[in-house]
Amino acid sequence: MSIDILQLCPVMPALEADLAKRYSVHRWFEMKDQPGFLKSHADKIRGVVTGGHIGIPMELAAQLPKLEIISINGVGYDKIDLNEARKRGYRVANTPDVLTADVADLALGLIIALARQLVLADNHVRAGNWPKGELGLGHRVTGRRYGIFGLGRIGQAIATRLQAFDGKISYSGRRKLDVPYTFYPDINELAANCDVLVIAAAASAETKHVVNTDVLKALGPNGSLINIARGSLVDEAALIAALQGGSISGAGLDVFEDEPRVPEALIGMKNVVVSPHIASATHETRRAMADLVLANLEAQFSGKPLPAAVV
Ligand code: 8YV
Repeated sequence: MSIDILQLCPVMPALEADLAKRYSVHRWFEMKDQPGFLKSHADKIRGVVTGGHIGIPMELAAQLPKLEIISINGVGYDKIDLNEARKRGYRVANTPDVLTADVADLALGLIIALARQLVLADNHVRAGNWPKGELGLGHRVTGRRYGIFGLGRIGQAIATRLQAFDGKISYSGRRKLDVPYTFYPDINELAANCDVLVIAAAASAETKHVVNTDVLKALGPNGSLINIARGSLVDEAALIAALQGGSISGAGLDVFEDEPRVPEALIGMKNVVVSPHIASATHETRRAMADLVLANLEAQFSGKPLPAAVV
């Protein structure tokens, strides 16, 4: 008898196909009558597939009495109440490691795009403004001071890449690590001592709005902010005010506080580069993430240890 899975958001077509081969998949995000579905199917669902940016509300999980596993197609589990999941005996699994390189690559992409004005330059050429008009000069990427907030797997991969650019690297995080970079216990100090502040820490109650008005002031008028972690780490209203008032010079953002909503104010700024949460969005990485999503589900349903268990 096939196992019923509830899918909370779209995933790459190849994963959709693989899930459909193995399970009876119910696509929650496309259902016209979700309450009706819960009445007829809630007690059949044994697994949930969801995205890191979505997780699952515990009120929905509570309506699935047979739920065993929440398999996240992503590394972040900030949208899942882990204490509650533990209490209720759900397993939670994610897709770490396989996406580290891509997320770090995108951080470098945003750093370079912002400093070298790649988006403006592209628009400039496409608009037929070359050789008319002035693009203005960008800033150097090589040899600048980079401050990384959160030196976990992704933060370290960003640091490794920045070393190739002769970056002067410092970091801040829960503790000092055995790495050749300067440690600042406080993000304000980190911001005051770098040109580019890169946010790479996990979202939690502790890190919510860790980038606030004071941190942005410490970053200063020549400093810029890069965020490839989660929107919740940055006080977006404070960021907009800092950009408008010139207290920082620019921002490169892949994540936002209320995705997919991106504030109009940010969209209107030339010194801001935005992308729609695409840090792990490559064919290769999404395939590897899909394999882990499938492996986590399969292990659960065959009573084996999960390859990537969070809980
Ligand atoms: C994904 C992510 O875009 O891994 C994460 O935590 O945010 C991203 O890799 C997202 O989870 C897609 O489902």
